[in-house]
Amino acid sequence: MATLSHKRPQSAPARGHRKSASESVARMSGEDPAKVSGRIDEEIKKDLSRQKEARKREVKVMLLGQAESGKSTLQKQFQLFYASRSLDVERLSWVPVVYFNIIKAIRMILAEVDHESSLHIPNEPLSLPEVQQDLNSIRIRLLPLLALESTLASELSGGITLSGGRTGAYVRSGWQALVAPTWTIGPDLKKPEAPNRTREVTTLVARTLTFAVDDIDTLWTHETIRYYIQRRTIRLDDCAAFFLDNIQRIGEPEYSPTNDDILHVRLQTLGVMEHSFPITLSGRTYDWKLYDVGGAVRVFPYLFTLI
Ligand SMILES: Nc1nc2c(ncn2[C@@H]2O[C@H](COP(=O)(O)OP(=O)(O)O)[C@@H](O)[C@H]2O)c(=O)[nH]1
Ligand SMILES: [Mg+2]
Repeated sequence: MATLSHKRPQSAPARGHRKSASESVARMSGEDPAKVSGRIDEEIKKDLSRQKEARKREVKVMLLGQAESGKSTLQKQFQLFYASRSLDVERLSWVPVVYFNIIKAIRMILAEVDHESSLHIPNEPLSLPEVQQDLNSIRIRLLPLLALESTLASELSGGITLSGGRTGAYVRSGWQALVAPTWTIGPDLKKPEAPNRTREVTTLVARTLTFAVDDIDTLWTHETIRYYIQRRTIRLDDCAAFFLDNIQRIGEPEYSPTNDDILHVRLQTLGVMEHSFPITLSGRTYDWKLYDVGGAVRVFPYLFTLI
């Protein structure tokens, strides 16, 4: 992590330019050109002093570390602790990401079920035809939800596709504005009024999820799935288990992510994410800028020149 220095102030306009500008203003207003020039000088000085003051109150922190080292979690905890209001503002934009995490977890469980079934290991639960049949019938009922995974990933990623056959949702800085461009940012948080594609996809997933909640719960609590999770044949990260444990609450039509949900969300980031929020410490407000440098190791030298 590094605290960063201030940028050099913008230089004042060249004297010749200012002179001709003040002369034009004076000509139009009929004022004394010297007075106009003096006033412009004064305004430039005030502007520079305002900029200097703003820079003094700006704190820039870069979060560095390898993938999965906790950068995004630290940023969210920081925001939750010092600027929870800004987390409220973006709360609804996390809805499609929570849905995405859930669908991905279900797909991974079913993929592991397929794999284990194909091994035909004697005396294992998945070698029994009735268990396979039972799980298959749950899978069929979950197909409409599973089919929405790639559409949701594509919406979150804003159409980004990565080479090397990698799949998933990868977001860039500003993704929340793309996901919910019409959400009001202010004390009266409102839901979007104008429709947008991501919003429509999210609504479709929400409806499909509401109908699938009981089947997800049946799958998640199924004794065969429990058996393979305990044996660590099925490996899921903490976030997947957390969301599946809470599926009844998340499947509610008016679901809004809690702080805990937002902290558990897993979302891969591309490039540098800038998070900016005002923080008041000892009665003084500072403009904190946190840079989450997920997957941008090659641009470190460039970043240091920027900040
Ligand atoms: N036990 C523990 N897990 C953490 C901590 N911080 C993050 N994690 C988990 O580590 C994983 C990766 O975290 P994330 O913040 O996404 O890492 P990033 O890739 O560096 O942004 C997630 O599953 C988090 O829940 C921590 O302080 N303690
Ligand atoms: Mg991250």
